[in-house]
Amino acid sequence: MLDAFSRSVVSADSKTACIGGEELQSLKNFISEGNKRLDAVNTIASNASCIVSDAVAGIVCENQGLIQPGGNCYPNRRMAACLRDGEIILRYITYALLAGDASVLEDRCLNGLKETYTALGVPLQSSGRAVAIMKASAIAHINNTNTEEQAGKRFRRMEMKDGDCSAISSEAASYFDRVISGLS
Ligand SMILES: CCC1=C(C)/C(=C/C2=NC(=C\c3[nH]c(/C=C4\NC(=O)[C@H](C)[C@H]4CC)c(C)c3CCC(=O)O)/C(CCC(=O)O)=C2C)NC1=O
Repeated sequence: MLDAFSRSVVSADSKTACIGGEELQSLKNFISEGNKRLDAVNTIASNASCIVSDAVAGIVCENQGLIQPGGNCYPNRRMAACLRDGEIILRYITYALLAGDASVLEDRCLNGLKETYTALGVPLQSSGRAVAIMKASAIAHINNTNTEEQAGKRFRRMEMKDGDCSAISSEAASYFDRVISGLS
């Protein structure tokens, strides 16, 4: 598993080059924008169970067959496994976001997941949809644009300094997209 720093080392070493120019500039940026990254990780991690349960409720709402006999969230054992998987996936996404690198997500979570789901009959499309809902919710949390209308009684806004979060939120979005494409 790599992070933004070790990724630069590996890439420089593969060219037997010193670390310089563009790579250093991008690491400087990684450091100077680092508090946004930590805030983004914190807001997702602090709201993880809400983000996950909302996404699973969402796929069930859209497809009631999931909780009827024969559906993959039936019986409760499978619903519990589904919620647990949502938590696992979101956790690895926060690790990738913290590290600034997708390798931890790829190697420890996505590697073989599609094959496992196919073997168990876990529906890939619904799984991808759940991740897409988690993405929408997580990005709203990062940008602090979540509203009471969307969240109802569970509405919660984190204390964060206002600023331009476009780069960190699109990086976060890219990790969710990796999961979605890894499952399709
Ligand atoms: C390291 C990371 C890691 C991942 C990612 C992981 C996933 C994972 N999910 C599993 C099952 C499962 N996953 C789901 C998930 C769902 N069903 C649905 O209908 C929804 C679409 C979806 C939730 C969004 C379900 C229902 C099962 C149980 C399937 C069964 O036993 O029939 C299993 C089989 C073993 C078990 O039941 O515990 C694994 C290995 N395990 C890991 O250790």
